[in-house]
Amino acid sequence: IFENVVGAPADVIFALTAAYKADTDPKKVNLGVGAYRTEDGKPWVLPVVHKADHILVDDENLDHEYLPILGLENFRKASAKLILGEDSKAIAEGRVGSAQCISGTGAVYTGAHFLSKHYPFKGAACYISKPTWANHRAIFEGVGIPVLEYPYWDAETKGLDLKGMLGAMEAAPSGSIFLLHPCAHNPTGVDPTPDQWKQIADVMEARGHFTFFDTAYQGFASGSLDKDAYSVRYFVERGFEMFIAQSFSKNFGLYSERAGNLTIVAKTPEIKNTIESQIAKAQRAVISNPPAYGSRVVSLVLNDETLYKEWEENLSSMANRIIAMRQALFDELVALGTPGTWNHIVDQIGMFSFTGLSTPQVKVLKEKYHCYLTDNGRISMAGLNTKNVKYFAAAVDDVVRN
Ligand code: PLP
Ligand code: TYF
Repeated sequence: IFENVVGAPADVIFALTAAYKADTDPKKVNLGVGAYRTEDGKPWVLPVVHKADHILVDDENLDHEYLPILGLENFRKASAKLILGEDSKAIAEGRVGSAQCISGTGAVYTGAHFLSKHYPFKGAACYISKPTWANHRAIFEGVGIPVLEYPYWDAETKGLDLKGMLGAMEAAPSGSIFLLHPCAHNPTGVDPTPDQWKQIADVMEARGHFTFFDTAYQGFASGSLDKDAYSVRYFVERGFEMFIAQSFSKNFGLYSERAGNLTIVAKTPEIKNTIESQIAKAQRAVISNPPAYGSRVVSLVLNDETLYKEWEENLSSMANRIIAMRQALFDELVALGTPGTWNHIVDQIGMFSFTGLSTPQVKVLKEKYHCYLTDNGRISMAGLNTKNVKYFAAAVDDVVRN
């Protein structure tokens, strides 16, 4: 029956992890997947998550019954409050809804799927940044929404192409969907400044576009949960309706537990209820109801003052180690006199740096130096540590000179 099915290509980033694992060279460096690593290059169970694990295991009131279709209530509420802020007016007005989803990916999918069925501007495209996380295109195209790109990365300045971005927003048909990264843009590590966010909001408002935020790195960009939520809160303050996909993979280190939330900021409580009811109907047909474990961990921490403080400390330690590695890589390249400018490595924020290295240079890094990074020159900063940063810098120096 299936003789004529054409095979699909592997996910580039997961394939990179597999290639790294298969490499037997002791000098190998994994700068591919965006997953936090310790100074020893190991995955990290956040101490606060470890604590929550034990509390959950010992809780005799917990069972393995189904969660409600839209997920764990305390998790959903706390997630919305985390991104919108303690004193969010939209929450107080009762027009913020939510659905627990299969992590950030599931939250983007759930929002995209809803839009594919109920967005009133028929045929509207979703505009994604050039470049962006590869799954954005796959998810929106998968639900039948056309995908177009807006300029984002300026290769010349190794910064934001604000003019190009605003120009695309101006030119897009009124009522287009724009997918925006609130902080720690993947893959470039380049975020708009507050003044640039204002200019973006001005155009989004004037053109009547719909804002779809995807946040997977709250707390990772600056180390401050509030600062990293700036853009979202600013848009809400200005009265935008929006969807916000939230992932707890990175900031809780809960990658495999698939803890995520779709926060919905609607015009009125009634509209919020209607949207939630449609999402519940759709969710039932895809996953029936979401998994409990990750959301229980997150909910426990977000709803307990002491654990929350400890989480903030754990987050800062991850953010600060990444920032220290940016500095270390920059210092090494400067010390080597590597041709080119490297300030962007310290200027960019979050989990990734877009180095500006070309695909042929990446190939040499992989084949000659056993350093694994994506073909677009993105490196996951957490893969660097004080033991391998010198080696990686020397490898970069060699590929840039030759
Ligand atoms: N959105 C962006 C921009 C990401 O980089 C990621 C990956 O971490 C995600 C969403 C979703 O990840 P997950 O499904 O693991 O929560
Ligand atoms: O960009 C990254 O490395 C992370 C992890 O299909 C990821 O966002 C990568 C690919 C993918 C899912 C998650």
